[in-house]
Amino acid sequence: MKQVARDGRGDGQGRRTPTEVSTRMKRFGRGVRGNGQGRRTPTEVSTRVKKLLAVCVVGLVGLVSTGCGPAQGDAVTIRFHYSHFEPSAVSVRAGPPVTITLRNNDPIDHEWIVGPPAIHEMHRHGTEAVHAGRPTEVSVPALSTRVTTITFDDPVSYAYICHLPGHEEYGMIGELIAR
Ligand SMILES: [Cu+2]
Repeated sequence: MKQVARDGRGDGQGRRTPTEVSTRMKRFGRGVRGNGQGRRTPTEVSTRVKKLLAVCVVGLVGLVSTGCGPAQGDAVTIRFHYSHFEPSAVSVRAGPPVTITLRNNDPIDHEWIVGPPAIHEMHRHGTEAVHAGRPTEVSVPALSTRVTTITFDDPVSYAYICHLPGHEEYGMIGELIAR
């Protein structure tokens, strides 16, 4: 009886009339819509295309907000994989604190150092094996994750580089833009 109350159809005794049953079957059947020969009519195709377009638009909006290409926002994640940074470019806001998650997926240690050219030049010849206490200089052991929070007061464009021997030369370099 409930079912009848819900869809308001039926014979009033909870049974379905033969007509209704066939309608329901049609709804679930394959190729029922269209010209009855399993092909879709132009109208149906365009409806499907519209649906697909809607999905694409939603997808694009999602990409814009989560950042495809350069990561964006006040929280970004940079992965280390095969001695490269992924992504190799991130865009953040100047002003508010930015939380940066550094995820080392490699079985070897890396470091993430961000700053102006002078900082990188110093680290290229530096002897500090492990960095700690400076949010812009983070050692990330093999298969581990570190989180650092940095506030960029002004718009800047800084390189981030792993200065362990040979890593920069191998391509472990990226760019952070704060705007
Ligand atoms: Cu490295």
